[in-house]
Amino acid sequence: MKRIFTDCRVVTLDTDISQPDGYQVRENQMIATENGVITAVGENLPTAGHNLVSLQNKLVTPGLIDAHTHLVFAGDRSGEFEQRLQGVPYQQIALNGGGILSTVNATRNASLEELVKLAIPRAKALMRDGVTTIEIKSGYGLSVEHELKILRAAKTLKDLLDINVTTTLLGAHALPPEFKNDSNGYIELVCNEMIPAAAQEGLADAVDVFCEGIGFSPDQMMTVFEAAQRHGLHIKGHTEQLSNLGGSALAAKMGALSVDHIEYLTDEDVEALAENGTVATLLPGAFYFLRETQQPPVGQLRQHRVPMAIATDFNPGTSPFASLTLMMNMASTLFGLTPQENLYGVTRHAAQALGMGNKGQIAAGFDADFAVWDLTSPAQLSYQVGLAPLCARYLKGELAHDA
Ligand code: DI6
Ligand code: FE
Repeated sequence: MKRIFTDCRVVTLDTDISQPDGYQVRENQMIATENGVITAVGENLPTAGHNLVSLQNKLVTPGLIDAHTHLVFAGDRSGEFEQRLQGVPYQQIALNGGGILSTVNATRNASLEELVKLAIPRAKALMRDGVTTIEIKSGYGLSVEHELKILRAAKTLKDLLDINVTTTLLGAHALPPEFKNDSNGYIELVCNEMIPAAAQEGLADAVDVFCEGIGFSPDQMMTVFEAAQRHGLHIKGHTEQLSNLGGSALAAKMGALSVDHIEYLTDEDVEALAENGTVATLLPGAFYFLRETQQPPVGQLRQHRVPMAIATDFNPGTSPFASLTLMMNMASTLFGLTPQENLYGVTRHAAQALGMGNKGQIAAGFDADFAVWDLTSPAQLSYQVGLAPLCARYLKGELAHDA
């Protein structure tokens, strides 16, 4: 199937962020596609033999990519939110058996079907915000059976909805009650059973670890990453969110696609990211919701040309926000990112954070995943929130249904 989209005002993001061209609106463009892949972008493309679709001079960007979510879970943490407002810290709630473990209990008690049903409206909210690709982590099962159930639910979403899904096994998210006082025993289970089972069934594209005082040590993270790499899976880390343990630099040296949160990154850590081509994923929703004050070192990341991605981190404990454009606004207001950095952060750099070399740009050879907006400038995506400016999404050249 050959198709040409005509009357496009395109933001291609087809240059490195240091070059202005990729962020400039190009008027009167055509985008040619064949079998869902872009073959050419330009002003006057030959149209013979193509099916023509006018995008009516709307703004066209690559479909947005949410590179970090925990979308599949059961239960509710609004009570914990109330406790935090009364002054109980997030870490204290976790130590008292709440926090992540309260969601683990609810998620273990939910069936695969129930998990899918709960996740659908969350995914749809992201879709209405222009998202065409979403990463979904497990991490609220903490046993082989329940982690795989979450990953299966995530894969099911892809069959039910018009959205691309990539999955990440986050077995090492918290210590389950069965392994209290035996965290190395749990890491062995993750490495020897969970990762092999997920890899064998093709349920995970990557493996993640929560490297933190209330999570796992850098040594344990390394052990998990080695197991992931033996099974051919990508690695990425939740690192330097609440303190600095050196997890980000270690992950980068091991070839991690991204390190995420990273408020407590040091200068040397930033250098390690730069040297290893690791993406810095900023999660302003969690920063905002936990009322964090430690800023991620955006100036240093810029100076070392580390690509920055922005994601929702959608989860019930620290970022209950199903809007990627809200995160773009927060990345500017809280971290000082420019609207240009934000758009790169939810497209080209987000694709890099997921190892998806075929997404995140409007250029020949890339998948024809677009978001079409009733906007005049791409900066408006970061500027205004809640006005629902999305007109349509296209997935591999086909109009996506949102419902
Ligand atoms: N960091 C986070 O912000 C989420 N997970 C993580 O490792 C929080 C997960 C939760 O509180 O449920
Ligand atoms: Fe997260």
